[in-house]
Amino acid sequence: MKIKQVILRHLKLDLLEPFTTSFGTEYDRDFILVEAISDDGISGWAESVAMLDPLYNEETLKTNWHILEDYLIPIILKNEIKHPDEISEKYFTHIRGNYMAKAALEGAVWDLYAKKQGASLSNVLGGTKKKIEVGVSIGIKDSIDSTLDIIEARLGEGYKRFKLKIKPGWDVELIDKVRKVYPEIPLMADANSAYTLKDIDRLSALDDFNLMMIEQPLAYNDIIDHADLQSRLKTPICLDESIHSLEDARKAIKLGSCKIINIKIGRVGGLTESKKIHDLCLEHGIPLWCGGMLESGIGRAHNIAITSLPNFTLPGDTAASSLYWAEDITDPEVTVENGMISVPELPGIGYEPSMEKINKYTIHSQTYHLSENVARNA
Ligand code: OSB
Ligand code: MG
Repeated sequence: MKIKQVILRHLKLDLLEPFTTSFGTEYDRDFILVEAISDDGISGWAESVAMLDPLYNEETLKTNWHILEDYLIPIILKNEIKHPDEISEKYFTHIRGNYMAKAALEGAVWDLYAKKQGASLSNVLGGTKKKIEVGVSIGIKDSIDSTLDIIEARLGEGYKRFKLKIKPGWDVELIDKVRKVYPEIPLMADANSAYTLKDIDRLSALDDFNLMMIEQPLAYNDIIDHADLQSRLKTPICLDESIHSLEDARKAIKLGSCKIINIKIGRVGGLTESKKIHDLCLEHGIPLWCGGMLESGIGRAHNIAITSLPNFTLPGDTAASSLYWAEDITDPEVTVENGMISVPELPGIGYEPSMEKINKYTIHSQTYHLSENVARNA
């Protein structure tokens, strides 16, 4: 495969509702859309899940643009890529970190590769499921009653799992009240690193509510304290922020830092690394689910494809486009029926990027060709 051109676009979509986590409130979503075009004119698409500010992790839209422009795109334009696995295994190995930037370009090449094979992205990744189960991630609200209203609506729509964002002071009482109204629903909490081991009493109190898991209670870069905490809780800990690679997953499993892992393709540097973590977790009996980063339809399509692998046994965050955006940028948008998404069988990601909508939401774009690049690190 020869990539002759890469286009980066900075898009901005307004969220229908602000989304609040322990690290801040998002009102809109700025992201980079990556289009990789082959010498025979086929386009592969992906998005970077890096946010505008370095609050979830250290990457940002601007750091991603810099790493893509100055390092990753020149490598992809210069080399003949036989299989997308080579990107993380051979071409990007010397560039440290910057997982979301790497995943965005790798993902576009995966889509292109699948389209050239005439196969769905799910298929080329080794996906086996025709339908996936999905849940919702519910942000921190101004009252417990408004959280209950949202749960009621989403339950009615058939969503299979309810994840509530928590932080100190918006935790035990919230979960207690929700459990009183809904004693049986698949319920979990995501702290986005808002606690430390000093909060053991509060975290232990959450152990009494039959939660499916508590996601990332402790520091974003920790697996040691999480192991300590896991040994004191019966509720499974799920790691999100702490896992960036197969190696991180191996160490966390070895230490007993978690019993479940959330895979975000961007956070772990791409689809090839996601597959490897999938296989390791399958071997060790660690269930997986696919996390969300408030993606557009393009990122959602990638999430759907990876979730079709067999060890994604728990419902993920990939909810319908219509819960986030007045209009999404793919045709069709991602829709959910009774808490399930059908895995597309069309070639590639299976959701067509709408150029009309992409152009409408693009703030800035740049096209890269090999001839114009000083491929200094390629
Ligand atoms: O921790 O899973 C998280 C959104 C932004 C940053 C981090 C997280 C999230 C979500 C949103 O929970 C999930 C979604 O896309 O609906
Ligand atoms: Mg999370």
